[in-house]
Amino acid sequence: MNFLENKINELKKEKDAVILAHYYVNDEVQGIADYIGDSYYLSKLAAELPNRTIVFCGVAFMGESAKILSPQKTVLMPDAQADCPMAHMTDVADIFAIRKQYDDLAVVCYINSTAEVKAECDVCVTSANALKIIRKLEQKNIYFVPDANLGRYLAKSVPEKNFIFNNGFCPVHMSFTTGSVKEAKTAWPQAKVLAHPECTEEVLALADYIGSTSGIIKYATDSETKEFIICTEEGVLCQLKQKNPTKTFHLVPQRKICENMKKVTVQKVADCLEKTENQVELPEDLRLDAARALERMLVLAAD
Ligand code: CIZ
Ligand code: SF4
Repeated sequence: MNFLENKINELKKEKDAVILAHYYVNDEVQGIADYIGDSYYLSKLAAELPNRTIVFCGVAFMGESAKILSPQKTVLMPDAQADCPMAHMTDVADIFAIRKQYDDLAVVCYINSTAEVKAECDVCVTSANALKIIRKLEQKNIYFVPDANLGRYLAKSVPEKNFIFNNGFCPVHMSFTTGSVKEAKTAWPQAKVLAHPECTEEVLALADYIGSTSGIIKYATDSETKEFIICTEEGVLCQLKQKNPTKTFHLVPQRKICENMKKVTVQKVADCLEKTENQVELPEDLRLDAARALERMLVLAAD
């Protein structure tokens, strides 16, 4: 263990802290984390863990969700600028406008959204639990914000609902092209293509499996296949390789990196813990309103 890791361990004890890391952060940061996972798993953990302090190695909406669910805890972000651009591609005005047009409507927000948007939604979802939750909603019309690609994928899988889409997108997943995936398939014809539903419809049409990061890891781990082409942010390779040392994982030709997730470093984890800085704070009325959508997600996703 090096000096910085020792220091982090001391600070963790002193501040009763736990380190949560998303699959998309740097391998070194995943290496010092107590728990690694997707936003559904990590938001559940943030609410359940007994620690007083949570260091959230991820982007703003993740730390915000942890704080919304656990207001009594101190939630620290190693990099205060790490944010998800998609989370800002919709706002409450969009929601008010659609609510006026439909009676029998559920507004469903992807967890990649701001607290203000969550506060106006009926339920929050992640890519790991969206299908399960939307199938349980009684409303016929579903306004899905902000990701249009994930929305279209869900709409295809739940044809009994009428979806209204927003026009948000993830710049990282949007940059996968059919050309680059076909190139990868030509280079590795035995490999199965595993793609995240934030990719375009055309890219998803080339996939053997479509799922969240945790879904992709589970599929690759359980599969008899030994070789895969991965269409999501490449941070997921760290856990894929650790869990499957005898399998091969390829990336499409151009590298796909979420620069916001990569802003988190081990040094910044140590710094935010030492100074108790970059604390997530929310006005209490906003927190209470946003908590409803997140708590409903945890209930509907549970069984
Ligand atoms: O839900 C998450 O953690 C994200 C952002 C991606 C995924 O599919 O896990
Ligand atoms: Fe946002 Fe895309 Fe980065 Fe995920 S990979 S945090 S959706 S920009």
